[in-house]
Amino acid sequence: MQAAIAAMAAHTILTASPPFSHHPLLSTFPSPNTLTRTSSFRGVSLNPPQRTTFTLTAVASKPFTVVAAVKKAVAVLKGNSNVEGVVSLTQENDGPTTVNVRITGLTPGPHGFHLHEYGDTTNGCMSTGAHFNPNSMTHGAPEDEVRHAGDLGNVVANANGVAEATIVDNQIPLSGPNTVIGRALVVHELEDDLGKGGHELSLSTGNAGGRLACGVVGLTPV
Ligand SMILES: [Cu+2]
Ligand SMILES: [Zn+2]
Repeated sequence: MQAAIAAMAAHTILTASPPFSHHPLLSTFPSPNTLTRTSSFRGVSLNPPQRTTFTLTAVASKPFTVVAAVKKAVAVLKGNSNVEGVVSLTQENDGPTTVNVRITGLTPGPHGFHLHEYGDTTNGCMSTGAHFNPNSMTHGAPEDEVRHAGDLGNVVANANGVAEATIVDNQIPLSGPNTVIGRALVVHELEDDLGKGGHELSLSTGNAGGRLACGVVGLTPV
């Protein structure tokens, strides 16, 4: 009985929307005869046209599945000292990237934290180049209009030398022409003055001092 009601409902849809009967999805579905053989309503007498509309019901009510395109990456930070860390990056579709940072072995207080241009560590963190700067800007704070894309500000270590932070940023996508995949994250010896320190290095590096640890950003399973 339910099948008959469903068949009638489907028939209404079919009547209201004639193009539906030519829907390309139909060709991928099993024939009405196959459905009838496996149906629990076997034995209920349905004439052939009704079986056809019953098949259409299955197509029409098939739920749409929205698949969010999530991308994830990770960087394992190491250096020449006991400073080390793990940074995970997540981006959904074209939204901002969320960066989860945990670095240990630091001196308490703020430390500059940047994405540098190259994922090249052949000469340790020195060979990762300058701050990632695809738009030819000067150094700044993450919230500034004028900044390097790689300017992620400071992470602050507690009394135990552990810095934990969650950074959400729009300029470090995990795909596309400005992707950060294959570049490197670097944590510095000193506080990044965010371009406002008046030092000769303020507008290029934030005068953040030496590179304590770095890691190449690589894709990881979602
Ligand atoms: Cu840096
Ligand atoms: Zn910078």
